[in-house]
Amino acid sequence: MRVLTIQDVSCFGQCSTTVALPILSALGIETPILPTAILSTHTAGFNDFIFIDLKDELPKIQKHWEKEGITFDAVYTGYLGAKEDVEVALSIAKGNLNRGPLIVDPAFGDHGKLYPGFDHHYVEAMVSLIAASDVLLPNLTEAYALIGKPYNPNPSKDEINEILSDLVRLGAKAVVLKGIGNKENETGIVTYENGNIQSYYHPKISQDFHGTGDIFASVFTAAFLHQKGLLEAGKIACDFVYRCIENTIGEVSHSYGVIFEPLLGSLAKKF
Ligand code: PXL
Repeated sequence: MRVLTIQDVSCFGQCSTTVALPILSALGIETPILPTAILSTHTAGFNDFIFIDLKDELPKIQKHWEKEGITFDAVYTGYLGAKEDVEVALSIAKGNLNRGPLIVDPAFGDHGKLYPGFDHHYVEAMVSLIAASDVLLPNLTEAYALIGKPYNPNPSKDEINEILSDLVRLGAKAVVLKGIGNKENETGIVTYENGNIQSYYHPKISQDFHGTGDIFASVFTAAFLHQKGLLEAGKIACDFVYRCIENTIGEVSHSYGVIFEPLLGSLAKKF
């Protein structure tokens, strides 16, 4: 199986391509990459990071791949960086290069705010990508921004069902909504597929670590493409993220990401 992942390369900081590539590879998937930008670090918690924009290069890479007759069994997108990158991702996912599903992690915000550098134009471009998605993996911040409703950190069950319907109305075929809990110390996912809504909850570790959304999306993508089913793939991803946080929590100098590498071997045994 060959899955193209389209995301930035944050050289330091354990997120986006530098987690997707090792995770998908460890889980048996050939993982070509399309880096939309190169950053010295990710944008959360580092000052004066260097940002090298690659958006003008992407269509040339796409053209070369098309000329070579290269194909992918799926496309998985994460943090992209600019609305032009979103347009190229859409063109690749729906063109001759991709023979399979499009899995989209919108990766543009958290805790009710967009990440630095993103605005409503980026969110609008992302709406066109999610309209073409087979599986959408938003957190609540991203879900509310995509459907154009104000952020509520604690939606009721009815409100969650409404968010899912709104996302499906935008064109997403299946949705895994992340960061949902019914109690203070609980978190998890609510999934939508073919009119079915299911959920999975687990204890919440209330310390924030960067890159866990990208780890979730990478593990989910591998599990889903290994035919685990939407809820089961989501459970595997939730449990892996939980173990990564548990594995990192005592490491005070490691707030920029989670220590996932030693856990990949045991994860791979599930596949
Ligand atoms: O983890 C998502 C992500 C990816 N890439 C970059 C980021 C972030 C989140 O802040 O800054 C560059």
